[in-house]
Amino acid sequence: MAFRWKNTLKDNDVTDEHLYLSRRQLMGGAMAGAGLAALPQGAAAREMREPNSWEDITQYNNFYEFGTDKGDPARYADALTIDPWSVKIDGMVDAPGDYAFDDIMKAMTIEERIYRLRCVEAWSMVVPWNGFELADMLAMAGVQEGAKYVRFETLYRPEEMQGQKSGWIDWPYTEGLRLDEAMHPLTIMATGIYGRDIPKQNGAPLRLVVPWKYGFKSIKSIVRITLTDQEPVNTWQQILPNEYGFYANVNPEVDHPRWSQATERVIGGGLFSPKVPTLMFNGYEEEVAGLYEGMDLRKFY
Ligand SMILES: Nc1nc2c(c(=O)[nH]1)N[C@H]1C(S)=C(S)[C@@H](COP(=O)(O)O)O[C@H]1N2
Ligand SMILES: [Mo]
Repeated sequence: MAFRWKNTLKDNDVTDEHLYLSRRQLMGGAMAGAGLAALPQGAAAREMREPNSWEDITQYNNFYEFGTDKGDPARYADALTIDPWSVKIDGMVDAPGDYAFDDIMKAMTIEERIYRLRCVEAWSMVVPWNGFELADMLAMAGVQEGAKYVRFETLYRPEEMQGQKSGWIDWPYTEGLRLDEAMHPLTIMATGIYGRDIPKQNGAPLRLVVPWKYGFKSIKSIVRITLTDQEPVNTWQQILPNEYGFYANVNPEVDHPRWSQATERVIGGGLFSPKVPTLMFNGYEEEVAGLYEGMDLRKFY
């Protein structure tokens, strides 16, 4: 690997909020780099901005299960019950079944990953997630030979997720990754933010985070993970196939049909949210470009 993970931030990069760790975020026992931060070296590290505030991260959200306004998730997600919670892992695995969230947490090593989050709508934040590598969770179930893709599903529970009462999305929200993308060490399941349990509006109790892809790939409140040999159709691809594809890699050179992807608005950057250049693969080019060697990124958008 050309990069390292358990890299320590300088003192002045670590806010007080990093020092607080909830019991559940410590449950894994071996808390790798507790109170420290993991950050890829190279381009991504050099370009790293300060993490956004807790308030920015938890008040400005996309989670259409609770409504389409950026404030709706924070307003309505309280209604969601997350205990008990389990994730069904099925398809091409050795040990299919329902995995209780608490058992997953006991088996996984929780670490902090400070990642950029770039929404396809051309805004961005920096989020200090806590979580574990998706590869470790998939290893628990044993991925079988022949599996090529991973399909993810969000909870469908319209009594608690009021946005699901509207029918313009074919619920549940669905996403997919190629198996090598899913196994990449940058790909995590987030269970916390700033050392606290992840808030419901951010996808409690566990959500995917794939930092080099547009935010819509980072599916929230996951209840099902299926290993398959068929490329999954994700929710946005299904709704607007000319605008959203399977890959959704952040790419400043491939514009959205209705807007430029060359720059992004920094959330929390002040009254006139400054625009900054968008980086290839959201700044993780060094780590992930190899996954797409020889592919036409305009065609596979
Ligand atoms: N289930 C589900 N997951 C979702 C979404 C959604 O509407 N439903 N929105 C996506 C989009 S568009 C973005 S940008 C991120 C936002 O994550 P955040 O609210 O934690 O910043 O979540 C993604 N995951
Ligand atoms: Mo997004």
